[in-house]
Amino acid sequence: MSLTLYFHPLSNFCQKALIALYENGTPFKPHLVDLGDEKQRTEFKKIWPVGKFPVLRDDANGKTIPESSMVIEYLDVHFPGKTKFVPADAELARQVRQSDRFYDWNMNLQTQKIVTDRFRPAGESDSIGVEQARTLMQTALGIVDKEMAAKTWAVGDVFSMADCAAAPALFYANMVMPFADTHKNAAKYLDRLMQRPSYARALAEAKPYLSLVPTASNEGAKRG
Ligand SMILES: N[C@@H](CCC(=O)N[C@@H](CS)C(=O)NCC(=O)O)C(=O)O
Repeated sequence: MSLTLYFHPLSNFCQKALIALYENGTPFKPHLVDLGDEKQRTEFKKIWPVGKFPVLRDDANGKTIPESSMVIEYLDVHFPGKTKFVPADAELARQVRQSDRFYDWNMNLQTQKIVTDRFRPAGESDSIGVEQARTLMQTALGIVDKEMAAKTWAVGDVFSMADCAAAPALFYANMVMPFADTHKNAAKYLDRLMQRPSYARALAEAKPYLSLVPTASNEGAKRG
């Protein structure tokens, strides 16, 4: 087996990569990294000095691939399977990449901001940044809700890299800012994503860590 994924099951960006690996049953060695453990962080930085995961290492090709979207594109090219993550058609491929960027920038990074703010030392939280993240997520949710009124998956008729990005984006957005009552189309799309076996498996593996995520109620309590 030539592939190793450096990851943590709770991380939204890592879940993106896991979905792609599970979609096609691609064999890989899971290497869980606890970034809170100084020794593990140091070891991981020897693989990828930036220190952000997911990172895919392909020993057979001598390649190290950081960035969740690049991991998925790499798998698509070198380990193709029944799910094609980026369509062959150039315009559809552009739409998939655009949607992937949309979910990463407007939702995945924003939930990351809200969640990680909680772990800052007392008195050093960035309340303005967190409010900006919430506002941006509300705007993004409105766009998703409108778009998903008539669609099953993010782009075209089939599951793609954009859906890999959307799954953790909407899952964590719903934890920190529940939207089932206000954005029904987005909520139905999240249901479909959670029923997809690849994401159901990634979520089951994240479950033991989910209590670390601030939900709408306990974040509210924290903000007083
Ligand atoms: N653009 C990157 C973002 C990766 C990222 O932000 N990963 C987070 C976990 S969700 C991380 O490794 N954070 C550790 C740190 O910043 O120290 C991707 O798509 O993979």
